[in-house]
Amino acid sequence: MTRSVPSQPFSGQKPGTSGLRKKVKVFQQEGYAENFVQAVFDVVERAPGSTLVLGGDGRYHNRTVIQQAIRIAAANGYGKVLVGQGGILSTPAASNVIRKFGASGGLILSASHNPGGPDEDFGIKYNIANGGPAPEAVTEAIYARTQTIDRWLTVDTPDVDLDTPGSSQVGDLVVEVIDSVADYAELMESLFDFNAIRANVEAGFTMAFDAMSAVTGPYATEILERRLGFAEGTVRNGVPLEDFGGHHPDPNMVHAHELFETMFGADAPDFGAASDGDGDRNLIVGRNRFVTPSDSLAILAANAHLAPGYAAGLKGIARSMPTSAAADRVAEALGLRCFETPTGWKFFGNLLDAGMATICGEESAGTGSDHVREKDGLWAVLLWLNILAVRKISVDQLAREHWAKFGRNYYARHDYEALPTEKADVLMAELTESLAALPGKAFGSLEIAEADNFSYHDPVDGSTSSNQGVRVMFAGGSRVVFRLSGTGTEGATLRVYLERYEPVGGDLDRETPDMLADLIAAADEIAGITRHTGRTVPDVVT
Ligand code: G16
Repeated sequence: MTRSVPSQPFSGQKPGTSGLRKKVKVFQQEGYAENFVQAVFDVVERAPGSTLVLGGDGRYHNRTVIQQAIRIAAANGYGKVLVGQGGILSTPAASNVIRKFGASGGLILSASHNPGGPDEDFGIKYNIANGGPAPEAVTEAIYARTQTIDRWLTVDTPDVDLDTPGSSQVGDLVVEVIDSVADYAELMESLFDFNAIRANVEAGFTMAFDAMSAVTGPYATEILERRLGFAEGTVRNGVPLEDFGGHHPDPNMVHAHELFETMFGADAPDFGAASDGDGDRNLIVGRNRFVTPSDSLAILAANAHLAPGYAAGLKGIARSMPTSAAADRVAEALGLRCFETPTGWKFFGNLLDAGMATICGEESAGTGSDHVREKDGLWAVLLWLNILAVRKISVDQLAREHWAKFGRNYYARHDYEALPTEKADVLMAELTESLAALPGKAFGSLEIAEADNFSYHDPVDGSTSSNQGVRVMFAGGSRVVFRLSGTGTEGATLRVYLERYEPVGGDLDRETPDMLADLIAAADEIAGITRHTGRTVPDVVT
């Protein structure tokens, strides 16, 4: 059956870094989600009778859009839909299911770390057959299609039971409800030394994992408590809730502060970790030791060979541009190439597919490898557990040992949220115009060596992505980066990434805010943050 598009504007908003993200109320408008899903099906590559993977992070409105998508898939010639039980699939688990069952792609329903609930956020992203986020050419084509689409196709059938595993039929489409966790847990067992981790747990190693009432709960409970033997209660907030318990499921110092209090308190366990709304981000914190995502990438890359899945060594390392250069130093020591890509996991896809990189990471708490084509929160946790079990040292010791060998990249990100979009745009435009005049300028002991607006040339497909953020590089390896977020749903968010490099033999044991004070002052002067926005302090520091 064909439905025509209502006259009000619907999905004609450009998908950002991670698909389409809007308030639930926007998605609830008549025809809104349907038109976006139809636009996806109209443009993506798929043979007749293809398989589509479907699942989300369980947030409010998840089940509604799953039922809509099943009907639209049935009317658009898909042969099979694989849907996670209860509508649940973490982003990395969905990537795995797409790859494992040869699906032509998948719809992942999530607004990631953004809050959930009737007045909060919802999102839809499309992943292609390699299991990774749709590349820019595909998201641009989807966007273009949303501008001209005038109908969506659907079938008139009752809702599918999403809670009972097994197959049912919707028109000519087979809908298979699959165990959300089993395939993913099996993949993790194939990569990591579960026996070594279990032995370490038996010897007294303890941890706390905060699932933030989001999608990772069932995965973490199965893997950490049931398969690895961590005590019951190791996984906190382990039941996915539609509103994430009213919290912001972003695993950082601000939103996962309870975990921080545990890890910096008396009786802290040996290891602490958390994951976000859809399970692709991770937070790593040892007893009295926070590990920045940039350091985590570098430490994992330096030690990955200790896990069976990476015993043969790495093919290369990739990091997003604003991520610190800590990983570059590891790559150099290992004789590997290190790629610097724009923000967004999709930019790693070609490198992973081409076998040019094995491990990738982003400052925004994403780390992953070529085992799937998404960043993977629990994967990072398990690799840490594997390394600690083999090395038999604490997180703090491992971090200190790493800095002593490679030097330390002190790092912080300052976010200025919900800025009026015009003001943020003017700030970035003026900053970009001033770049040529910056080299040579000094701010206290800091002297600017180079400044540019980052462009990426994909070494695999030859494409160029320009305007990916302003980099201001200082002599000696320190740096400030400015870019506007691509994932916010309210106004604009300015992100300022601050990085100070201390070489081997330098000041390796200082507090990060002290070490970054000069850079913070320089950043404000260079970009005129206060002048343009009226803000004197960031909303969030991570
Ligand atoms: C998404 C992308 C990440 C990217 C992040 C950046 O994360 O998947 O690869 O690093 O956005 O966000 P922003 O543009 O706001 O800095 P997620 O976890 O939201 O899907």
